[in-house]
Amino acid sequence: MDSTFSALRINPHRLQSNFAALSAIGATPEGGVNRPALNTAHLEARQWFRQRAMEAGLDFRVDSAGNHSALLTCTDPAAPTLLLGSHLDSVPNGGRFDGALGVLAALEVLCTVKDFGLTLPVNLEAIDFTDEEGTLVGLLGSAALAGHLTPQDLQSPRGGRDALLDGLACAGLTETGLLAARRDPATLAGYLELHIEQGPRLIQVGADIGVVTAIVGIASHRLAFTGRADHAGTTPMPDRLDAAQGAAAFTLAVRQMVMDEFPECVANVGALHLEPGAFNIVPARAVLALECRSADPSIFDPLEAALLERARLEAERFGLGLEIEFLGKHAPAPMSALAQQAITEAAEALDLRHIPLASGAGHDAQSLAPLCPAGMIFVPSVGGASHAPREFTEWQDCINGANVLLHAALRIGLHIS
Ligand code: HGY
Ligand code: MN
Ligand code: MN
Repeated sequence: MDSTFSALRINPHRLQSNFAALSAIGATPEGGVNRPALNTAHLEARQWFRQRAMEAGLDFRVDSAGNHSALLTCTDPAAPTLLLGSHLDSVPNGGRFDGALGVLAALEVLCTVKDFGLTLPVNLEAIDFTDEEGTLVGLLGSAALAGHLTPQDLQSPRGGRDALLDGLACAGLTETGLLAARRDPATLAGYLELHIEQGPRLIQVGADIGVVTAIVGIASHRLAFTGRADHAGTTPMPDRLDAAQGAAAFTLAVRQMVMDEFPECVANVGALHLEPGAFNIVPARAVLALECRSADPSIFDPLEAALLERARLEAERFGLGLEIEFLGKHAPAPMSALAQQAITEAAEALDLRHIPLASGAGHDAQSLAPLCPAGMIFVPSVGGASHAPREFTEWQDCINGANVLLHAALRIGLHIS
């Protein structure tokens, strides 16, 4: 790599003070953040991002999907854009690092390149994608930018249509705008995302950097087991059509089935709600949120089908009805070889231990993968914890990740190696 750049590093103090300031927005008493997509704290975080970018002398724009971007444009008006970013929204009561580290590292790369007076043959764009976490839809802003968001995706999203419409209204966005946010792939030189691993593997093997090889596919369904409300005191046990029994049996079966038959996959019953929900009424309905994930396209559909078939069997076993609502599906995505090579070379140039690994979490990079060379950089999660206030990454690992992002971006942007 050209020696001019090999000594270049991000400004750790600026990154750390930005991280501290952002972590205070939507902060929770347990040390995490609560910034579900388009809630007040999330919109405040986006406003903060805009402010910091402007103070840094960068251009700023918001597209019709609400994706917020800081821009460092090069002199060539026909130059493509290298996207760097992640998401500022969080899961409810989540951690400070998920998404936020990637957006701030991207901003830091643009500031570093600007400070150094580097002229690149590409524009650099630090982007914060709307609703990555699926509080409303999931990968919403990146799917919109990639042009594969459909009107159907917005009809019965996993966060509910009313919540989606309310969120859009709060943010001044519209469905029409979402569906019109497509970016011409010819204008994109690539996409790189720094993210915490959200799992234990990097720490287990003592690696500093994960070079992501592929991202899991995620399918979401809402299942309702339907029985009959009865008096919980007078109805003989054998006569009950107890919706909770079917839901509970299915929930236990999900874990065992996946571990026995789909050991490379995962599935989760993330919510279970009984109706009417009183001590003395046999539950008439049990509504549960089901998610399943696979990095392998050839077993993703069989996994989904096997889970839904098992739900039907358990409903039948307890004399219950079953309603299945499909809430969305994101395909598994391989990461680009070019991006993986740039990240690997950058880690080696920085003398950082690195391993290739697949992502068990979904990410905006899977929306971009079909459009342009997309890659992800993982840094270690202490205890593998994420989507919880105890989520934590050592600060040196954050700095390492941001420097790998910088040097991978230079490699892709300058086609250097
Ligand atoms: O749910 C996920 O896998 C990601 O954190 N959005
Ligand atoms: Mn994330
Ligand atoms: Mn997440």
